[in-house]
Amino acid sequence: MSRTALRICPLCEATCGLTLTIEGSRVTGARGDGEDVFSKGFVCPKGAAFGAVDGDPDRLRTPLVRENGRLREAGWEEAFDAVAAGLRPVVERYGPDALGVVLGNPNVHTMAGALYPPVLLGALRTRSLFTASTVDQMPKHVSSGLLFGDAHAIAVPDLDRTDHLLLIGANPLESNGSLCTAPDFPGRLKALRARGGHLTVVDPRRTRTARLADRHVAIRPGTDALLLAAMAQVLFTEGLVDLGGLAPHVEGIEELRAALGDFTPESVTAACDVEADEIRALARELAAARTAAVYARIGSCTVPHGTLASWLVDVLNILTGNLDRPGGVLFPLAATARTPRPPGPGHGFALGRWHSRVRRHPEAKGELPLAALAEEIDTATEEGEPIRALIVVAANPVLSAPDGNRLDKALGSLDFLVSVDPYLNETSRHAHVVLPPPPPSQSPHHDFAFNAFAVRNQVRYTRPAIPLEPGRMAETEILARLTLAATGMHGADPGAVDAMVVEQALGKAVRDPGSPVYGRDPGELAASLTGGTGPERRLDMMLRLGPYGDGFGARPDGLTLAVLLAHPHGIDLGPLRPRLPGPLKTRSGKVELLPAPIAADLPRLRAARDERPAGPVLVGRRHLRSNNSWMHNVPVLTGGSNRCTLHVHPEDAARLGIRDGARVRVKGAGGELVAPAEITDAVRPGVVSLPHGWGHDRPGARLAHAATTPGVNVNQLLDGTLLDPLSGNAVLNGIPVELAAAP
Ligand SMILES: Nc1nc2c(c(=O)[nH]1)N[C@H]1C(S)=C(S)[C@@H](COP(=O)(O)OP(=O)(O)OC[C@H]3O[C@@H](n4cnc5c(=O)[nH]c(N)nc54)[C@H](O)[C@@H]3O)O[C@H]1N2
Ligand SMILES: Nc1nc2c(c(=O)[nH]1)N[C@H]1C(S)=C(S)[C@@H](COP(=O)(O)OP(=O)(O)OC[C@H]3O[C@@H](n4cnc5c(=O)[nH]c(N)nc54)[C@H](O)[C@@H]3O)O[C@H]1N2
Ligand code: SF4
Ligand SMILES: [Mo]
Repeated sequence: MSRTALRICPLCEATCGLTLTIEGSRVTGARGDGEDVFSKGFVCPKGAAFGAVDGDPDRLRTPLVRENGRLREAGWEEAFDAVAAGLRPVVERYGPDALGVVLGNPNVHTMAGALYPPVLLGALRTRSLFTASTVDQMPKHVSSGLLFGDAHAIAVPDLDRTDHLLLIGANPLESNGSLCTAPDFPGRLKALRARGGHLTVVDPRRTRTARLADRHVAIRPGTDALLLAAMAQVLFTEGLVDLGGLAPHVEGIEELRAALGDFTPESVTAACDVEADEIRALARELAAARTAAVYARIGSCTVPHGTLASWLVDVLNILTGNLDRPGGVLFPLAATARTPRPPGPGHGFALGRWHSRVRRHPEAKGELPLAALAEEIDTATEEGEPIRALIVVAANPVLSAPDGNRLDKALGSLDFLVSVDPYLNETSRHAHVVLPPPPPSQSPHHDFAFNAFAVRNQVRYTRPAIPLEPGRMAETEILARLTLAATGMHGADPGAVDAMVVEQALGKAVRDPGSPVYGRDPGELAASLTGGTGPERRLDMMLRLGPYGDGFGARPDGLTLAVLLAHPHGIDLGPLRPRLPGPLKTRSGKVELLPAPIAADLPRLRAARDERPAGPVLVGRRHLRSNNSWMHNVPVLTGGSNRCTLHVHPEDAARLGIRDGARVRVKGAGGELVAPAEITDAVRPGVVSLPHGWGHDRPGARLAHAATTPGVNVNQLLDGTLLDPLSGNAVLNGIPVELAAAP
């Protein structure tokens, strides 16, 4: 007997609605939910393989506890006792910063990851926080923080209405989009072309996305900030700046004009390898389009000028009047967003409120660079204690961060490591305790993170498609218990964590004159929350206090959890709408076009015009049937073209005497590796490409299928010292390498 159940796909940022086929407690099929208000039936090969991902036999079923050096299965009580006993002495003896926290990418794909780490961090007060953001989008947070006063105010391209999309360093035909949640991103790009719109792609590789474009600019890696600065310079010199309705919200335009004055197309052409005339054409096309959106991702962030490039993306959107207008880039308004505060000056955005101990990297958004995690563990300084214990939730930094070998060693030296992870992998194999979450079919889902980046306002919630198997613990409960164990409250009722959050949030809301519940009794409000679990009650509270909410009765037609549950395919909340000045939290209350930290970084960009490494550089790539480091254990998603090969241009191959399939030695500052060559003109000459997340050959992991074709860890080419200085983001693209045919 089979049945079906709905489940929002957590496997990438597109958040497609799936219809699962379930037999007993197993997912045996998955297809797109045709009635989903947002994804309308779209599914990609990963979503279609949901059952295989969910049912991977290597997923851990019980906690693991280290005894006499070896991990063995254990019960939950024993595991949490061990966590409390392992973490508390470190904090009590060495202070809060000696306990580090590492949060990985899947936290933005789970309800648990959205709801509990903030509580944990608030209680721990450690400054040793490292997340996947600093190997990803931290430059965008910093540029948004500086421009708009809010690191989370990220404008997304209005894909379905724009006339012109300038897409930089992103490959949504493989990634399905990022910081732009859009189920069927490929279809939306095709629709843009079909309605007469224009697509330009800037990428050193001729990707599947680039092949769809009207214009492909094969830029030299790492130089996008120069290209964008020159485009802005052209807009100024050719009188193409037109802020439109934005003008009253923007300050610093003349300062910006002066600051970018010498970034002429001629001055950047050699560095970017883009003709000056083409740069002018790019700027003119952008200005001439009725509406246009500039959108950039990984290839613009994980580079030496990541923050400047991210800033210039929005500078171009602003100079052409496309920020905050339909068809341009807009700020989404999620159902669980805080009710927008009244416009006016805000607190602004501070950078570098503290620094890392060893190399003095400034914090950004409360985080230190993931690239510095190893040295913060393995290097003693007079400044303070090294990190002696770590809480790792949904992260595999041994493969995803620079210099995995050094980090691998450092993790092995810790007094205590607890990992919340479904797999025993390259990172969790060092844990003293592993706490495995249930598979996604047994977890509830709501996209707290991605609805804030979605190209359409909408809201969806799916309850667990399959009840928790005996012996399993919901990840929400795991993280609640972990929070208690780490903060000296081991053994308390995990429901107390949710109750405390609700009490605080409602207590704050009733004191806020802008809130629909101003002046009401928080206890009464809390008692009226619905939902079968603590996290559901928190979702109910956030929906009801949110911009579409019922305000606990103040707006009777508004959203509640009950309303959402009555709409299993979701509720459409309409297209994105202009919101300025609502999102602005700068001290001036305006968009601050030329923030001081940016201005101070411009000389470094100026100098980059004359830098051009003689040798080859390496960039990454993603494959549709993969996801960072953790999907190589699923047979249906590996093999075929999803392989860890080094793409080499035919000219480079001929010069180096490399044949297709031959082994190539690649050397970087952090180490060397050998990978098979795949000769293809999809990369430009002088550029080679290797995907990340491979290298599944370390002992002690339990990834049977991945170990059969382990691949190599591209991040071993890095030594962890190459960072974007403003954001602390690792440089993962455009890194200099040496190549040679391997014997
Ligand atoms: N060279 C290079 N390096 C890169 C990148 C690149 O482009 N090039 N990309 C970077 C980017 S963008 C990112 S986001 C990072 C990702 O870096 P990480 O977040 O460190 O890596 P992931 O592979 O996403 O793995 C996360 C871990 O989460 C576990 N996991 C999966 N599902 C769940 C779940 O439901 N709950 C819990 N608790 N755990 C789960 C997996 O088993 C895995 O161990 O990698 C970065 N590294
Ligand atoms: N299938 C699949 N989907 C994924 C993931 C995955 O691993 N696999 N990971 C998810 C995650 S965590 C994220 S953050 C997103 C990322 O989403 P995207 O940013 O779309 O990811 P990529 O496919 O890595 O695209 C980056 C592109 O930048 C190009 N590039 C490299 N260097 C430069 C440069 O200097 N300048 C320019 N202009 N381009 C450059 C690369 O050639 C590549 O095509 O994808 C998400 N979705
Ligand atoms: S595009 Fe992303 S969210 Fe949609 S089915 Fe594929 S992996 Fe899942
Ligand atoms: Mo990412």
